[in-house]
Amino acid sequence: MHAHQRIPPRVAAATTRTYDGGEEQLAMSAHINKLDRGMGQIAARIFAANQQMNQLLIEALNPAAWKAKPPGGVRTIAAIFTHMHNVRCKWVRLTASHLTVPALLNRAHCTPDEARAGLAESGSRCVEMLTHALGGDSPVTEFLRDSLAQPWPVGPEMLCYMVAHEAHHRGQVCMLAHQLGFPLAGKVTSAMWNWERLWRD
Ligand code: NI
Repeated sequence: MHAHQRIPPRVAAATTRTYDGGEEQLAMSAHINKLDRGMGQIAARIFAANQQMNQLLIEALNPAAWKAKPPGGVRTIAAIFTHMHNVRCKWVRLTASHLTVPALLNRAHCTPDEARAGLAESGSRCVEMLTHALGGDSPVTEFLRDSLAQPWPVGPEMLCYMVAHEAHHRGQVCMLAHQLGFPLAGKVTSAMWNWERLWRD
């Protein structure tokens, strides 16, 4: 299901940034800038599809699973989703200070509806941040995933990190739902992996 895919040559070329020599370099830079603007929009769509998966998952969860205490003293499902939202807020606050940071969610009181609304808002803000950062036309030049972390120059790896973080936590939620006795239907877990369908929607 998660077989490695070959990077299409067009994308590989767009991410190659080392050039040398005069006019050819200028022409190539213009070409790359144009591709980069497209890259900002593609990154925005990728993150929006990822955000749809979170919404699908929250909608499909049995409400009784939301605050149920999982075995082993690990975070509740409510705490995982509030963490995802709060981490997004941190990324935006540290990386794109020109954007308004949404209010944080409290794991102890947050309902599934509040989590959905919060994630929709922080998701939109991440989409804006990615559009600006990867589109190459904003003051955002570095991605700060944490105040103690080394900043990364903005690029596709920023998007990969953000999407992987959320997929990791969706996996935890699916596992916890199962362990708590509220397993998700197969059609829900398949829909969560259907990037092609979410991409079209
Ligand atoms: Ni995390």
